[in-house]
Amino acid sequence: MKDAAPKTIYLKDYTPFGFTVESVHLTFDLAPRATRVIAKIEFAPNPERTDKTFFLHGEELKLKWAKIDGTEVSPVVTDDGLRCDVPDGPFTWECEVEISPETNTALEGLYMSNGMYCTQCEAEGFRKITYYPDRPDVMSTFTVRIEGDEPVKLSNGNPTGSGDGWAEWHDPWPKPAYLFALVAGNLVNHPDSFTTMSGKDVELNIWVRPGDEHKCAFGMEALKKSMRWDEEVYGREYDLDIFNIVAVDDFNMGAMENKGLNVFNSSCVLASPETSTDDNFERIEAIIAHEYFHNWTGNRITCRDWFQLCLKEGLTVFRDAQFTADMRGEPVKRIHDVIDLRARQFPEDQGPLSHPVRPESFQEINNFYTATVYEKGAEVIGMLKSLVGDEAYYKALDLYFDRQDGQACTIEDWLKVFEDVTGRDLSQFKLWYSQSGTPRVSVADDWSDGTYTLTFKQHTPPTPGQEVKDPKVIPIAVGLLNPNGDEIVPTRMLEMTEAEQSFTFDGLASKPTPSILRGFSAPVVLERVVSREEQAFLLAHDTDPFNRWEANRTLTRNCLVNMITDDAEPDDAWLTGLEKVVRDDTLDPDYRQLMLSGPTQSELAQVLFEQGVTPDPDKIWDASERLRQHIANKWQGWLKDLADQMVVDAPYSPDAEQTGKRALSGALLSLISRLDGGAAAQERFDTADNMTLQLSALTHLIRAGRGDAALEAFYTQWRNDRLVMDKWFGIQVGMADPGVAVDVATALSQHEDFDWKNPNRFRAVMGGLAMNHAGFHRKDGAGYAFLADWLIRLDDKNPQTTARMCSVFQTWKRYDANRQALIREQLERIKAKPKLSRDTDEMVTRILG
Ligand code: 0A1
Ligand code: ZN
Repeated sequence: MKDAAPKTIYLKDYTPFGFTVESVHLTFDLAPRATRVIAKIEFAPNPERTDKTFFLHGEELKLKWAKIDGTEVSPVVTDDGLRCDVPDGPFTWECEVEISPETNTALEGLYMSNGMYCTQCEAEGFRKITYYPDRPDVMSTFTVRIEGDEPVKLSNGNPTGSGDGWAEWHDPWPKPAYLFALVAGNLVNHPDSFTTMSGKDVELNIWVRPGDEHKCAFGMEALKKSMRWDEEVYGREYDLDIFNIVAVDDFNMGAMENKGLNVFNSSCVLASPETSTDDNFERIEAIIAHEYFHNWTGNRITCRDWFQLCLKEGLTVFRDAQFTADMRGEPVKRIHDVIDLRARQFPEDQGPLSHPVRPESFQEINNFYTATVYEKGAEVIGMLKSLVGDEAYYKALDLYFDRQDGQACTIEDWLKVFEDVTGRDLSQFKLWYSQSGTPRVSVADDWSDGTYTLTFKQHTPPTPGQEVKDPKVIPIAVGLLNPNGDEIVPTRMLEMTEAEQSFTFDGLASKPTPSILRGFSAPVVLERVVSREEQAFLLAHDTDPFNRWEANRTLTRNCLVNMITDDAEPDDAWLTGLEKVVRDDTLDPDYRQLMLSGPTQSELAQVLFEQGVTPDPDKIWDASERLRQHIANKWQGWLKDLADQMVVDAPYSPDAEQTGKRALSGALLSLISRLDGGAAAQERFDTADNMTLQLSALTHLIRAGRGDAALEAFYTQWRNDRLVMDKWFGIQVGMADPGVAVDVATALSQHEDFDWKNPNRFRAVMGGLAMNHAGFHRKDGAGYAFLADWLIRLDDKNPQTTARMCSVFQTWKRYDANRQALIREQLERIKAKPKLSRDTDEMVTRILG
């Protein structure tokens, strides 16, 4: 819980720990309320030290005894750790502490989930297990002995022995404490094996609760694909005899890359066609890959301090995106990622929570596992790769793995390998790590005598703590089309380094149409007023699939903005162009479906705000509804035929091909439901044999106002499956009419299955409400008050999940004075809560600004 004045930690204050850890031996004697942890740690003076203080982190630990070199000592124990006088040379530290996993509802450190012991130590959870220098630059080998009746007892590394009531593990790879893990319980495994590129056999297991065995096969295939891919693309081989994954129902985040023992939120690993949607499958494949790839980018090479979090996260997200693109197709993956970046990272970077990819200060590090560190961090790596080229990129990575293996590193180390390989000076590029905010790039063009000139200007608006920004290096991918729609200049990477800069293209026969920022080559907002005709031309002809999609997205957005601000009618010329693309069967169905996905209502609110119009959530909702109805009416002649063509005859598979067909057919069914009152959706709901079809049909039924019977049937069918029930909770709130969304959420929060201490269930309802834009922003503030009530309640139990959920308020300054006042009132109410956690306090304070 927070101190009187929360402490801020700064990057500039980094100093190494005064001691190195040579080895760690831990013994766990498991008991729900009184687990004994006996630690034996070999310390030695750190030759690089500037400070000799022997301080070990420790929180919520009952110290029983401590010894140095076998002699009992009496350290000074405080709330956050202990201090002790120690010898000048190497010494052995031993201590015993008692902890209570069963009452640990924060899900950090050692806790219990459905009777199973598990741990979460990133970022600073190990200090809730024993006294230790809990910082990533202290690396050591670990030996772990687990004592208890649980049939399965796992830790990091390789198993070294087991017997009646005990098991021992040894991890030969030095690691920071945040990668420590222990799992014990009544678990069953889905086993497999993998032969690495050098011919080593690795035992693989996915461990689950009895009853979930049938949901492991897909995850296992994803794991093996990831292992092979990392060998083929990055030359990285796995380095232990065994790799274990465990599914846990109560988990704050998606998953965790503990060395050799990845722990997963069960929603991110368990999958079956009957219970998981195509989106779930794709996400699971990506997260399994992500955690596996951390074995090299994160574990073998880790972070010197938590400010460097993007070193492992940005790179690993970039790698998992490459993997997904290889498995499922590049353009569609890119479009999905940009949609996600704009929905989550842009609002963060343009609001009160804006921070650099490498932050310079924090109060609670858990609050910095953000879209900026992860997704913008990955974008920065993508730009680096575009700038240096593929060959240099992979050379630099080889050097990185070679030079930094076994170390805790910084962004400087990372950029240095690129400088050494390419001879480039990356000091300006490094601004991407230190400057927050989304750059805005405007474009002007000029045409004379066969020369076409593009002039770009870049500008990054001020963000909290950073008033003035310097120009950054921005790779801008550009191609040119002639009036027939043929590409006359294929994609060229322009390298912008100045605040204003021109690029010329010579020898052209006629004025071209530019396609700018192809593939979304930089995470910026492109400010360019383009005529409807030009956008329509790009929608019809652009050879870059991303920009073709982007042209349509812009047209959709502009149409909606005109409907909202000028009461305009939908733009039929655009819809004619869109119809061609949607009906073009030479294009992949998943791409065609993406063409139908308009901007979210929250994105529209941001666009209006930027245009100086105060967004009215009800008007945004109305316009979105009117547009969909208009499209449905206009296309009624062929919707059903196309939907019929998308029917999959083969047995279910979550592959890209089938997934694309189901996605397009779902989008079409949503339009059809506006014409037939939900009759086709009802039929699909009644006959669906997989969750993708069942859930999409249910969505349309709810939207058509006839979801009650289906919701009840769905509940009866799935009430014993937690992951499916999360969907049931979420969809009702997310899809409710805005006027009743808060009431639906309120009713569901009183449902007997609403287990609010389970983060997945809590997020289903609260996140569902936040996603219901007009419902959450109900004029009378009922949505804000409802959420605040729950955040105040959860904060005592689980600060991390509470703090993360606070970010739904981050866009509050977009809205009218009345709504702003209502939100401020709730934020202040949260802030005033007695014993507010440090996590939530920091978030609310920053959001209030
Ligand atoms: N490193 C994990 C994410 C993670 C971070 C923090 C956690 O608890 C506070 C849990 C997981 C990843 O990137 O997958
Ligand atoms: Zn990660």
